[in-house]
Amino acid sequence: MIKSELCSLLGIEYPVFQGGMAWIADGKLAAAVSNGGGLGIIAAGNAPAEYVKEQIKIARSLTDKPIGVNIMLLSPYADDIAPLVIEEKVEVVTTGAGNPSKYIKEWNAAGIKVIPVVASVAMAKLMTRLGASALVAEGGESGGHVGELTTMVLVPQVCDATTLPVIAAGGIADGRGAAAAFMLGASGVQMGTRFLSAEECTIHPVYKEKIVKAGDLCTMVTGKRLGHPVRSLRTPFSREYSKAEYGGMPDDELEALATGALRLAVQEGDNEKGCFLAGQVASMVKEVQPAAEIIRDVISGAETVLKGASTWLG
Ligand code: TUI
Repeated sequence: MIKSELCSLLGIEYPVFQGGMAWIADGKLAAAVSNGGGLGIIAAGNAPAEYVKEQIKIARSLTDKPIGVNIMLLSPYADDIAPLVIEEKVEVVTTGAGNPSKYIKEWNAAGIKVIPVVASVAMAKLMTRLGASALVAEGGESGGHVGELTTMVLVPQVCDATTLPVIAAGGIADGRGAAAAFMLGASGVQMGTRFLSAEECTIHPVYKEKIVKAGDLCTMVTGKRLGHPVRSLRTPFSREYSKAEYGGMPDDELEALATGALRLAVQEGDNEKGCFLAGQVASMVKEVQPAAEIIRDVISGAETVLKGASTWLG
């Protein structure tokens, strides 16, 4: 059975995190993942603290395993959610889309394991120095807000730059990807897109269907001009946004075009105006399954690959 230092550090059975996907990763999904032996993570996204508090309550009612909260640092509510995770005694906090330096001391003092998502070596070094417990190294194959480097290139460099356990994210959806991440030096993997198809994931059925039917070239990156590149499924919305972006639409109009688009995808399944965030692995997600089965699949798949790896040694 695959184990790593992350399992004892966090009190989890398998070194598998579920990514903190805004609007998507709620208390129900997080609890299902934690019950399946991974680490379920509630996404704060752009939501106010009351929403996050409610989702923590839901997760706690469904599992007694450790859970995490992801704080998206561009959110106007980040400063309200930072103390909430202490009050609620959340076991793990992950952060994304920015620099969480100003919060780390207080979270550590409260006994929370702080695991920032990093997309560069510089940020990995800074977070190590400031007292993080582990790092998620996320490559640009991921869905949502993307960094510059790929997982293949980022993970080994982050592993070289830190003594902390590294969780690889971006482009991982099965046992082969997980095994490859371990070979790059990672102690765990985080998956977002694969969990979109979890039975316990409450996104609109149209969203799930789009993921399961997606092909290899189905995603694109928009938003570079405004400094927040985001990977999503190719849809009428993403094509229109891209056209506007490169056609010189003023910044404020471009921003208005994207407002509410995530909610329209997640809650309404709106193919025309919704923004369906997804990673490049969408085409590798083939069926709707319980979260616990997804975790078992990935772990047992990785085991098979790793056992077979000795054939390379002749
Ligand atoms: O955060 C993500 N993925 C996301 S966030 C999101 S919601 C959103 N809303 C508005 C604009 C953009 C996104 C959808 N998906 N992944 C983790 C991640 N963090 N990837 C890259 C980073 C990152 C980037 C810069 C982490 C640190 C960082 O530091 C920059 C600095 O020096 O402050």
